[in-house]
Amino acid sequence: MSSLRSKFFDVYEVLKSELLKDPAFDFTDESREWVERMLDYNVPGGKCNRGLSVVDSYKLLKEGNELSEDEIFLASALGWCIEWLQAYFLVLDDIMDSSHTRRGQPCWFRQPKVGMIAVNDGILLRNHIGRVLKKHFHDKPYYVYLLELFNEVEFQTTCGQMIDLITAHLGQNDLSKYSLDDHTRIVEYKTAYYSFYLPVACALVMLGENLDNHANVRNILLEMGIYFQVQDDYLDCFGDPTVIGKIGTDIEDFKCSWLVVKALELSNGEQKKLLHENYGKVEPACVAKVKELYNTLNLQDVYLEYESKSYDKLTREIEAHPSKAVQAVLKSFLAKIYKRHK
Ligand code: DMA
Ligand code: MG
Ligand code: MG
Ligand code: MG
Repeated sequence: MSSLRSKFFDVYEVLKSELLKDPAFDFTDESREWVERMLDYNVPGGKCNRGLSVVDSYKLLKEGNELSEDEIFLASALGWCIEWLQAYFLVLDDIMDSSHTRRGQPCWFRQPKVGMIAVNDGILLRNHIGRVLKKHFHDKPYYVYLLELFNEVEFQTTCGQMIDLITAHLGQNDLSKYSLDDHTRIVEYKTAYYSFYLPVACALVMLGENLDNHANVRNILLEMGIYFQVQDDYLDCFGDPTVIGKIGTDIEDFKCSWLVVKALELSNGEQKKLLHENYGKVEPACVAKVKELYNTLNLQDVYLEYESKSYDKLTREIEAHPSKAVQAVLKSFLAKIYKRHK
């Protein structure tokens, strides 16, 4: 596996150098340097779980058959397309969420001389995906299915981001309107499709599978993605910024976070009043009051219980799947995220 990992990172350098020589654009030294710096800053610095999962899933689905160098390259390239998609969403997400740090460094738009150029950089990152797919997959019989898959998942994620952002308006009007159903809908679309379904779907498409025949796998992955975003919401407040690489902003941003939904469920009248008065305010004293209430309500324990229940349920669903290879893929995803701190 470790050599697959190092090959995966080699592919980043290949794709980057191809993009920096793309004949469709007449690069100057200045523009080439900008793109290179922007890519190195935003694309490879994360855990790369999504990208590496394409290679891992492809290998597991081939059930022990050695992968050719060509297959490793192509699966890695698809993995990198997901990392590019993620970079695109994160660059824009950090602007919209007024975030400060990402992956242990200032958000790209906070860099001197970047600012709102980051909006166009985000769009450029998105465009790179199509460039990579065209260069390496144009002749494959499944090319059109890959394009459709990336388009569909991008659309779902963008709609998820939209409802994440507009639901904050609903909360500003009346915080008590936030429900667990709202939360589940937001996180399914904004996170689960691109983070969990897309890597496995890429591996399946590369294997010539028809995705319509894998609705069950998709549903399990979406459920895992929802669990993953609940963890993200929890870590936004209770995680260690030096470990997760970002400073939480959900309370300040009035987000329909899993924590505020649970807090509303468990609060008495007085506690609800405190939430109404302090949620969604940038003043540190208000944020501190909300966090104090989360502690009073023992949300850490509520979360631990949610976490172990979700794990058990997902394990049962995975074990009910008829294919051992598919089970192995799903279990490796679950193992990577269970009890994560980052
Ligand atoms: C992120 O949700 C979703 C996408 C599509 C980037 P978020 O704002 O909670 O993510 P983060 O906590 O990483 O900013
Ligand atoms: Mg964010
Ligand atoms: Mg966001
Ligand atoms: Mg978050």
